[in-house]
Amino acid sequence: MKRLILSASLVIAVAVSAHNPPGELFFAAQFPDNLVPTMAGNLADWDIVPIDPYTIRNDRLYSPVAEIQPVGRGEIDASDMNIRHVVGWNENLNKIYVMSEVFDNIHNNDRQDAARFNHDDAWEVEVNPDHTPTEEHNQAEQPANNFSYKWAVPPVEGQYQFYRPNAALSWLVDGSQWVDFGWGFSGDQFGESTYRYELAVTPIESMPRDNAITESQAVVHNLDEEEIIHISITVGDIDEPTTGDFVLESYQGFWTLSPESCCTGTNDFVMAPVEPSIAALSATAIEEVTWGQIKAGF
Ligand SMILES: [Ca+2]
Ligand SMILES: [Ca+2]
Ligand SMILES: [Ca+2]
Ligand SMILES: [Ca+2]
Ligand SMILES: [Zn+2]
Repeated sequence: MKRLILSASLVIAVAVSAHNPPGELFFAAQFPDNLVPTMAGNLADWDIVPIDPYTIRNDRLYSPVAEIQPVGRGEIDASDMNIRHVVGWNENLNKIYVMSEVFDNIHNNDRQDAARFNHDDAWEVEVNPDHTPTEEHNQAEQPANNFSYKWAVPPVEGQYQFYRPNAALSWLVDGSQWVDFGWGFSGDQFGESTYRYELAVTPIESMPRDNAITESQAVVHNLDEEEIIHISITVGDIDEPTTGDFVLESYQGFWTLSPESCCTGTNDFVMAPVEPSIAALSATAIEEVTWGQIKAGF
């Protein structure tokens, strides 16, 4: 009953702000402290999340660039790429978690310039915690408020992580308090395969657009249950070597949760309450730890 009331009030709020796609809500599953996923490229720790309403599949994805594939929403050829996304969050750690499982007929990873992640299969996560429309993201002379976390694996010459708009902050890196990334794959590493991506980020509300800033200048966004923030996820599908610098015609597919483009967070994600099924698992895990301690005491 609580959920129904929540949804009804949120739909009204979303209709007014009209973010993309308008009136459509996505849900970030709340992980209890003792069940937060580990960013190691193994997605089994996400299995506790109920499929509905959290799992996002091909039917929700857009191909917003007609020159790449002029197809409607959901019209992805699953033999070319097949995608599953899940988003989560944790209140105490103040983290957003994103996972994707991506089947691809060819995993291309042959960029000549290690910095050009968009010459290879890439995974891109957009986070806009202040929940503003695209026109208000990363405006000139204004602090940054939409943050891009982009990945292309395996690393080439050690490079696999890419950030926007500040691309070269020494402290905004994988393994810091701000970013934790993991990946893995099954199948043929550079052929038909299923890649797994996992990302945990501390949401940044704003920071100056300057690569010389320190991490104390980043304003952290404090996540709250039932609030809405913008998150979008894009998977760029490259199946052949890129020739020259012109990237558009190199893309086999460009699949986004937002109807707008790759590089802006526009989807309304609700920071959901803990699901009863997850709360029960959390309590069981705590009981097991307690009993183990009692038994160990004898
Ligand atoms: Ca994991
Ligand atoms: Ca493909
Ligand atoms: Ca390539
Ligand atoms: Ca590919
Ligand atoms: Zn919105």
